[in-house]
Amino acid sequence: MRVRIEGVELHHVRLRLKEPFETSFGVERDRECLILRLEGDGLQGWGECVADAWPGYSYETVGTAWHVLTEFFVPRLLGQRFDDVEALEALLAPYKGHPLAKAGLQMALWDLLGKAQGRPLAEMLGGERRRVAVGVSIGIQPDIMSLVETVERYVELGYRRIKLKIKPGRDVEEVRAVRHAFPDMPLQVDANSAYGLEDTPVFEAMDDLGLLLIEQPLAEDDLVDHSLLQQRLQTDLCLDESILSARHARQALDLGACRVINIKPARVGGLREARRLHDLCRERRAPLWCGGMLETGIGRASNLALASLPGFTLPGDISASDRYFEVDIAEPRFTLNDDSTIDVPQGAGLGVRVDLEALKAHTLRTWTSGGASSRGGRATPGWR
Ligand code: OSB
Ligand code: MG
Repeated sequence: MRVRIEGVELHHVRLRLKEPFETSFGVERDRECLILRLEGDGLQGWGECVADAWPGYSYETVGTAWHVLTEFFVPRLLGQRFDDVEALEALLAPYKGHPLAKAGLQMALWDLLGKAQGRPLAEMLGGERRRVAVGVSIGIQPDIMSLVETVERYVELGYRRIKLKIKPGRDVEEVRAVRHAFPDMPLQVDANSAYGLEDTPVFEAMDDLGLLLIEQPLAEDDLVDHSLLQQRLQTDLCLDESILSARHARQALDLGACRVINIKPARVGGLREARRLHDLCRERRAPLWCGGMLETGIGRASNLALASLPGFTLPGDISASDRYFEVDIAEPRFTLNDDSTIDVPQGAGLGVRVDLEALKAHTLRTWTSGGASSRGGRATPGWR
């Protein structure tokens, strides 16, 4: 079934996080992102572009995504008919880079096509599970005592896998303290590329703590040094930032740069490429899990659908909505089940309803193209 894209809307939103989230690249107090709405054949498709306010995790920001979407991607897309997302991938292929912007647009098309076909996203992707195993990613805390207390709080809430953010000087001692307090807890760490090969002793010191994995210790553009580090460790390395496509994943596994992969659909340019990466990992029996980018309910629904595929063998960074925000812009909110899982949405497309009032209340600026509300691109002036 073909859908013609008649209108596109961008919303630059900002949601206050319940607690600041500190990583090796900085502290986030608010989550900023772009919410996209596609209109066609009387239906709406929603997407989330997870680029942040500043280039800490990725070079992309809400500003660069806004730029490439409004100047290049949306004009290319308007008026076109789609019956699958491969056609959108092909349309955007000539444009280099900007995977987060492309992925946001693709998510909205999946939602729109799912609604047109009356099929849930999980089913369209080949998902098999109705609930997925999840954990929680805990930011760097002011000191070791508050870190152990924070972990305790999440364990009491029912999370059965803990990820700790680390950075140079805030690593071995904190991880040891948490391991000591929770001897049997599935535990892993994420360095967000803050170390160099000269820091090998830091990771050797963590090697006997029974960690599930060490995520992205070294530079994102350095598969070679990751493979040298992996040779020195028993603990599995897992790559996040380094893996920008299914091809990268194959090369990283071949090189021994990692043994586990964290897939974020946005980082590889969308759910379609994420599916290819999933198929590769499954074929190779490489452990795979779904990462997170502090998504709103829209992106969270997308991650849950993806993580319902059979190749996801480790718990994802997909926590309950109330772990992140007081308010969300989509309903229903996602809650944690007793067995540290979250239910996969079963409605058509993403299976969530956007709360237009909440969206409006958190929108800093909007842009509309096509549709009934304007002719051509129009940005609302200024910031609110
Ligand atoms: O590296 O996995 C990461 C959040 C923002 C940017 C990068 C990362 C993260 C997380 C949080 O670890 C995962 C989540 O709960 O959404
Ligand atoms: Mg990571």
